[in-house]
Amino acid sequence: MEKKIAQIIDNFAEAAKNATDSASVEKLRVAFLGKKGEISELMKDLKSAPSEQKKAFGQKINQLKKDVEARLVELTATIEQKELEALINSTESYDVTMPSRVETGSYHPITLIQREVEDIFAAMGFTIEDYDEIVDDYHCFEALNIPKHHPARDMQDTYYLDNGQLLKTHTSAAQNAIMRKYGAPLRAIFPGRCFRNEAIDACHENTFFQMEGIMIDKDISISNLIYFMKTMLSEVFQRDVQVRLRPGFFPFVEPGFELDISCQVCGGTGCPSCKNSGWLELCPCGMIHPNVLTAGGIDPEEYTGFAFGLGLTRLAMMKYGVKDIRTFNSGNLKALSQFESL
Ligand code: FA5
Repeated sequence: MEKKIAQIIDNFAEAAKNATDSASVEKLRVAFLGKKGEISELMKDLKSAPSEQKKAFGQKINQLKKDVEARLVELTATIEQKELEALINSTESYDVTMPSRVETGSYHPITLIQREVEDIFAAMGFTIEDYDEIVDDYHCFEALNIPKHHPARDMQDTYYLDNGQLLKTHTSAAQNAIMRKYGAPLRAIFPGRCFRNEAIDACHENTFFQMEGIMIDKDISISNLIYFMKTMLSEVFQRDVQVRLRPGFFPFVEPGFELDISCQVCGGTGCPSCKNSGWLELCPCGMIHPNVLTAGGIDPEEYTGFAFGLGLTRLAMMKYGVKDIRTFNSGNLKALSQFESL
């Protein structure tokens, strides 16, 4: 074993003399550290060494491995430096106006749908706001009329940090801060990434996007809410899509609704994307609860408002006919690069 180690040291020193470019350094690495390299083979031999010698030989082989790795780093740095100097000193010139041959990639479908919905609401006088992904309990729950131990929290279990903060479960977590920032009257939308401890399936992710919207003014009513929801959907789909409004409970709105869209993947007949119901919950909404307005510093006697929480990732599913929500976070370029190029 001793002999073999000494032999490898010599072999490496000899071979390193000929490593003058990046490719030969890589060859050297493979020859000594690769799966079938000299050092890896030595490791295999160690198994058959007498047990009282194993420890000492093991240490020697490890030391040898470290030395070889360090020498390879050194060689690479020297070669890179030389290559850079050669490039700087070369007389070769480039036409910087030549079109690049680098592939440009494409926009993620969530980005596309987010921009589209933003444009629609911006044209109707809404400002677009950004908000943190890490929030505190007050903003995510308490300011939204969801006190500690309220059962509505069960639906929104999330990831908690040691300092008590949490990854926001819904974009509603920004409502209070935005009301306090602008006061009334107010029209704002705020897209964002949300996180939930969720049993994932074709229409549920643990990380997904929502877009919240609030409009607060004198005499805002459910008719205004329905008008804005209809306008948004007809602009996004550019055709009639079937929706249904049914009562829904959220502590921060009263009355509250669930707005469902007829599944655009199966046409409403039922499929895994809509859990075989033909409908997909898309955009719950309602009239902002007076307690929430008060927490946001707005007088509920003077102002009323509506709020909605659009499931942006689900909207992208419906708009682009994506059958499984998990595609969006999959990194599957074959699926995701079909969208608009950069
Ligand atoms: C909420 O999050 C409320 N904050 C929405 C709201 C805002 C109601 C303002 C009233 C007023 P919900 O948990 O239902 O509600 O989620 C809203 C939408 O987000 C759902 O309809 C769905 O489209 C989307 N969504 C919720 N959970 C997931 C998930 N795990 N994966 C993908 N999309 C989801």
